[in-house]
Amino acid sequence: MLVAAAVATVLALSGCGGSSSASSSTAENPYGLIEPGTVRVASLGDSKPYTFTDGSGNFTGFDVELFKDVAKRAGVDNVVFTGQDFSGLLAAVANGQFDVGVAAIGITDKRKQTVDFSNGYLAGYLTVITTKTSGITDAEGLSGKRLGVVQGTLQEAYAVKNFTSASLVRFPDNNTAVSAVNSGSVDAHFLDYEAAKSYQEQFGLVSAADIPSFDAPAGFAIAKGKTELKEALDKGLAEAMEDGTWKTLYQKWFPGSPMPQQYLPKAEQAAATPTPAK
Ligand code: SNW
Repeated sequence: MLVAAAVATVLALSGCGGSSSASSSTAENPYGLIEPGTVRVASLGDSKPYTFTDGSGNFTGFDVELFKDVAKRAGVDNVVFTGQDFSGLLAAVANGQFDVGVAAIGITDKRKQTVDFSNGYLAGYLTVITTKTSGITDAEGLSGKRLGVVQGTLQEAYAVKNFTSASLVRFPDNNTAVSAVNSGSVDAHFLDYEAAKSYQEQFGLVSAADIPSFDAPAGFAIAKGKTELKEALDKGLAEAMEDGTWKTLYQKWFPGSPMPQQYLPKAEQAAATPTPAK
């Protein structure tokens, strides 16, 4: 026992202790990952088609595939996703439980007080869904109604500010909120456009309002001060946009949706911009 302890001490002091993360040098762990060579991602299991788990429990979706592609470009092939409640996601990244947060997380000044973000990679709408028989057909129709929001989302903040005559009901996740719509315990749920579309198809629900959220494009959340990781992700993202990978994934996961021009290869953006009249 004593000998083993003495040997361990010598190894630790001489820096030959092997793989403990405390002894990882910048060279072997340039991005400051929790475990060198692996990026641990906090995500959501029920935000289809952004991030969700398939029948075998594997994470997939637009954000998942895009992030894996970007991580690979940064030299990290091993990406491990874990489902979290949205409300705890940014704190879990900030306090070092995860390396990155990936879940259609809109970049806002408020959130930047907690974490840093990569550059943006998605800009879309926030959508109210309801049943065919609720009678709610626009935002005004929410007056006096029970509206679901997931805690900590931009939808919650928007509803608090703008849907002041609705009764907000806070849920931990989308599945629980949509179940409440289906059972009639709330009248509508407010979530991201593509997830709304997916639940509409699954349960025969309808959209009552789309609110633009272009000022808060989604980004990858990173703990503050991880400059090397942020730079590598930004570089990988720019490459994925320029070589058409972003566009391919967008068309795969969001077929028929309006395509934001700013993430397309530069040549295609230029082609899409009308020539100004002289
Ligand atoms: O702000 C939008 C963005 O423009 C894009 O449409 C993707 O979704 C958003 O980032 C908003 N997402 C919500 C949020 O950031 C909800 C995230 C979630 O439910 N996973 O709070």
